[in-house]
Amino acid sequence: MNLIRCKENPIVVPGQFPWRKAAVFNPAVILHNGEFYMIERAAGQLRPFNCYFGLQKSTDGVHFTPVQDEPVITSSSLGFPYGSIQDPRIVKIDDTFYLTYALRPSSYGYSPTGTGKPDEISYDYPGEHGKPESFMTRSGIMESSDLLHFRQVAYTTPFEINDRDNVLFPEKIGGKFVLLRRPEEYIGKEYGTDKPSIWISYSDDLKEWSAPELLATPCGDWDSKKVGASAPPIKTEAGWLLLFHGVDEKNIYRCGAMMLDKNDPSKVIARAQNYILEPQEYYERFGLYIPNVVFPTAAVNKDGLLYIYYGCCDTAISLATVPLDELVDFVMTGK
Ligand code: BMA
Repeated sequence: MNLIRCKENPIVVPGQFPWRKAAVFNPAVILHNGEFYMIERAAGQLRPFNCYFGLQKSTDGVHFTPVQDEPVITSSSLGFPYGSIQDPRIVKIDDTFYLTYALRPSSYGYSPTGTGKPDEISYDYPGEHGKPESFMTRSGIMESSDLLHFRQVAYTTPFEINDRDNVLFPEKIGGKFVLLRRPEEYIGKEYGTDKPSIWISYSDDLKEWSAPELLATPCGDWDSKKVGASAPPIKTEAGWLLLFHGVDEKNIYRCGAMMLDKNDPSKVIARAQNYILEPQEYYERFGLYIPNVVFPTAAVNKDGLLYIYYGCCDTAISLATVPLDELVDFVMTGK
């Protein structure tokens, strides 16, 4: 599969404001009134690694400029002054934007080790903020009508587990909201998978979610350690095209693709055995503290061309494009 990397990669880089001077990565992107809006995950430092969401905008999907000089969302606004808000994904249903995100109520710090997996440093935060459960990851949903002001809707995660990569479908299916997720502790015989996998849940109101059902597990060498949903699924004639990330034993992050049934998205109808994007370029192989990461979090279909936005080594943001029908054909052949 031949995804075309943008010549100007990485297209969004750290800098400009104190809260985004260390890293920007793993963005949500959506077309709105003919323009591309990007919600970037940003950090001003690694230790501790508090992350915020900034808003950028672009007319061509390549050149982005900040909409304001402050973040649009911080973990403090959710009551967690030492926290880190991470990995947004966005959809628009009717007239409302819905943003799913991961939240670590208290932030770790990170330090490179040269082994592919950075050391995590924890801190003595006061009271509740210092408890071990505050360093776990939960996921949530916010809503907005203007992409500037966001209101918390719900947390989707029971707080005793880690759950990230929450991704909403861009429309209701069978009258219900549909959510993909990755409950980390759902492994073992009783769960039907021994590796962190992609699960699916349904809701009438975005607040109460049905018990997760197993959707897709690691299948090959390249995604042997874990898989998670990447971007909100794209509706095609063939079904819902889902990009997902897979991690291998060497901690290399790649991107794969599968097709879900149009009316019953809990059914995988095709899955490419090979990945469609892997770390190759310098900016995908070397970063601030973690190497070898391409981590897509957004896929925008503009006039049949799919714009895939991905974090590079938790440091910067890149873009690759592919004609949507080519990618669909590739996935349907299962290669
Ligand atoms: C995943 C998440 C992502 C991150 C990636 C690479 O587990 O934490 O936010 O980009 O690891 O570090």
